Amino acid sequence: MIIKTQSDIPSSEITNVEVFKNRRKIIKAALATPVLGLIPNVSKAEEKKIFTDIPVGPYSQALETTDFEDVSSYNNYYEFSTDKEYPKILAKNLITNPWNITVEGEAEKTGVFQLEDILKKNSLEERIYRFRCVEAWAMVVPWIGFPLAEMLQQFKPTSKAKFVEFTTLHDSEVMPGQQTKTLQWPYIEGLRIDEAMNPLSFIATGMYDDVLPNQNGAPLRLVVPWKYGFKSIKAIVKIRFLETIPASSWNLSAPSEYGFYANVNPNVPHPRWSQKRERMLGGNIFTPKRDTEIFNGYAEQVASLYNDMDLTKEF
Ligand SMILES: Nc1nc2c(c(=O)[nH]1)N[C@H]1C(S)=C(S)[C@@H](COP(=O)(O)O)O[C@H]1N2
Ligand SMILES: [Mo]
Repeated sequence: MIIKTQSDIPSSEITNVEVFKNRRKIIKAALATPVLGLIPNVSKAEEKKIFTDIPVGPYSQALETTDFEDVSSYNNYYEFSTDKEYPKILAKNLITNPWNITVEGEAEKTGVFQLEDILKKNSLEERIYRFRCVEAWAMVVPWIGFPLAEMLQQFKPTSKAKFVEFTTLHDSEVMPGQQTKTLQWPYIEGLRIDEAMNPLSFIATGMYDDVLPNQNGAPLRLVVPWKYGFKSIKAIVKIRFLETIPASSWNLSAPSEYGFYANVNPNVPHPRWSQKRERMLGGNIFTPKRDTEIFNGYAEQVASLYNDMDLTKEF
């Protein structure tokens, strides 16, 4: 179920760039801290209101934007640590510029590309999309970035490209978690090509009107808002177009617990816990949980991708 509070916004709309640029100026001005002042001229509550007001299509309008502080200090990033508080500290050592991306497989344009050049071609970095994401915790984040499809199309995938695989940086000097065997390194994830080309599949290069914090996946991470969080792979260094289904880290690690599709589905429990209810990040143990929605509330946009599938088997 999609909650629409702005019925005048068509479901296909993604923020009009001009409207957005104006808003961005307003946000920038509103968030600017006086040079010598110690107190920013907007309060936390005002800041939240500004980001909650961003008209980014019908998604997520009914839920409050999660505080930046929570989104950037409670992270899953096993390359650094399995502890949710440590990625913020340890990821400071990651150098994200310059950044190369290797493109391989079933595409006309393959090779090594500089992220900067990829982003220039899109000239779309200036858009904000406010998506709900869910995992063990749920959050609503004003991401900055662009639809994954617009990046993938640059490489002209061939008709044989049925899947796309993503790989995270593998550098155990910088990523101490890679010296442990919690997962097989590097972290890999994948999407079916029609999922990847769906406009909700998104590459984030920033959030809350700023560059992406390292702990959230800088310089670029996937955001797949209708799937569980582990699909949203961070610090991507390789994209591979494939004819057959790729492996994925959590599926390799615990195949009976984590499937390839990982669509948010309250009717399919994780073998060790129910997935019917969720708690918004930033709350505490007294914050009431809310019902998890099928496809995380994006059924209208994505349910048709799975018409012929038994989602209890292909979870
Ligand atoms: N490379 C990499 N990407 C990753 C992870 C990881 O450990 N390594 N964790 C995943 C999981 S399990 C979740 S819930 C989200 C968390 O994203 P966040 O820290 O921005 O909230 O990142 C996903 N992407
Ligand atoms: Mo996760």
